[in-house]
Amino acid sequence: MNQGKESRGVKDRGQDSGVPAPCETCPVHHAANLKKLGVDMADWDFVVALAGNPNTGKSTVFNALTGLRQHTGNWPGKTVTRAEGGMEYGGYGFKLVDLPGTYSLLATSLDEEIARDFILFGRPDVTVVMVDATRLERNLNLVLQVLEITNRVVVCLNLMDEAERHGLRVDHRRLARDLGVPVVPTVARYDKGLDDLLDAIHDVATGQAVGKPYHVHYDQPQVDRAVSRLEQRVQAVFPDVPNAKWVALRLLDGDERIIEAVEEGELGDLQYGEGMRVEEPATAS
Ligand SMILES: Nc1nc2c(ncn2[C@@H]2O[C@H](COP(=O)(O)OP(=O)(O)OP(=O)(O)O)[C@@H](O)[C@H]2O)c(=O)[nH]1
Ligand SMILES: [Mg+2]
Repeated sequence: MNQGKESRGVKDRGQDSGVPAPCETCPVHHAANLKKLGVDMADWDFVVALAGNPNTGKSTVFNALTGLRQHTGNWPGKTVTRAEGGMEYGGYGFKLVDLPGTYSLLATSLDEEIARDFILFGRPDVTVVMVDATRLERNLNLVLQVLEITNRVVVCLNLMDEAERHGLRVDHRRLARDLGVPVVPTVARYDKGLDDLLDAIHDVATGQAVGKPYHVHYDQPQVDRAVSRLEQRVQAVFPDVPNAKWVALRLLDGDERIIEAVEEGELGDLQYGEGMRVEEPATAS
């Protein structure tokens, strides 16, 4: 999915592309390095997925970083297909993918399926999981599932203003230690914390920060053994599938869609985007 870095010339882009100089229009207060590229994405170095429960501020962050205008509003289920936009930060080009909200990688609805397929098979370089700081317990379910399949994760602890209003204090440093990946507190609606979010995305994308994600341990060692044996067999049959462990877990759980994909030999196709819904074009501002 990514292109060869040598051919990208990312650092040159923007000088003649009509992209406004940083800070002219940029509300991100630390954004001397940020260029919002809108839909102008001929080249990119890294793909960043914006995932999370519904109504956690994914599209708000997407709009702030790309300059686009994805629909936002205070009810869940606004984003129903995926949208793409670009930004340049720290000399690298990033393609951001705004996903529909999902509570779980065990998708139940069509829009959840779109998000799940992209997280699992779209090979994002970084997955930002947006978390509602006022509903941490419910939101951590998805975080833990994503940590099962990749260590290239940034947790964006959003709606910190709402948390404060409710008298909730979240120890984000402790959470980062416990989860083993960067956790960035933000108030996306007012562009607070987005500079730190950009840094975290940059560091994970470039390998300057390497996550050591917390993995759920199963009480019975037999389960761990079964998962690991099945994982090896999935890997042997589908060497290009990026997350054999997740596939193994789903097979053990009896997930019919995954069983069918394995039986039909179609599992490998998913990563190339077959079966993924076409994204809706994001609106330029
Ligand atoms: N108070 C507060 N509101 C926020 C914050 N971030 C986003 N919002 C608001 O929360 C609502 C939902 O934001 P969206 O960006 O549409 O959320 P989403 O995650 O894309 O939602 P879905 O696409 O439905 O999954 C909007 O009204 C935003 O203005 C924040 O940090 N604090
Ligand atoms: Mg949205």
